[in-house]
Amino acid sequence: MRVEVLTLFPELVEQITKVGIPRIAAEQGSLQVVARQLRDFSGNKLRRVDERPFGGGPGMVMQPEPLALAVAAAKAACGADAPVLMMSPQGERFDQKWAQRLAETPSWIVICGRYEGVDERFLASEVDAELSLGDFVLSGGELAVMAIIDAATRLLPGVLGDAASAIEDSFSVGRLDHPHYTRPVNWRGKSVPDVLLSGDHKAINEWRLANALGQTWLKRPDLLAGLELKAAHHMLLREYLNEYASQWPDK
Ligand code: 9D3
Repeated sequence: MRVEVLTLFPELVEQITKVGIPRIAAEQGSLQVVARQLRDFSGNKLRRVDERPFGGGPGMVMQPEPLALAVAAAKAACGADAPVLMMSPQGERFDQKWAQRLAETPSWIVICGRYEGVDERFLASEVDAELSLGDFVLSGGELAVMAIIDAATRLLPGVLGDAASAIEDSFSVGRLDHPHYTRPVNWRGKSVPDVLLSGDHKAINEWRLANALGQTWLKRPDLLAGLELKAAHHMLLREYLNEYASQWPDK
């Protein structure tokens, strides 16, 4: 997967390939991140890429020409058919489905905005999709693009050393994880659920699934609404909730 990032802070975006899973992916050649400095395409001595908004108002707007030249350079390097994405608070919400789509796209180009926004004519003529991480305000698209590169990289074949974790991740999308415990068995007077120490893997898997479904029901009912649960899952969830109700009768 090759990602061309057009940004005012290429040295920040490049950090994504310096740690963790994306570093391993970059070292094995599965991930390539090329971050281009938008100022290199400004065409003026001061290397400016922003201007005051027509119509007045606060803040600055990114000019279309440097962006279009940077996109052309990226396309020349990675192919004219690479989709052009823009990180933007106005974008479609990024999710695991988008991560999957990006992981299956060999080359893609992303623009990180700064300032108040980007000239609308550039958006309309050059950008295929706008992506947002959610309804909160960042200072620019750089941290957002690092997040989506990370999410897509985990899905590349051969990147997660333990193939089981990738498969587990994909099964668990749409529901929360189950609780985890590690040594010691007794920590500050608190023990670990007996079933996890039993060595009975069928019982352990059932406990984990019941807890994952139950936690999703309690903390993210919106997620659970989007899952089609098997009959067996319904039963596990009902058992979990009965147990929960008997522990916390007033909730
Ligand atoms: C009221 C005007 N603001 C729009 C919501 C201006 C504005 C704020 C923040 C314009 C750009 C930005 C910078 N944010 C991003 O570039 C961004 C972002 C975000 O702020 N939140 C979640 N996802 C993303 S992706 C890119």
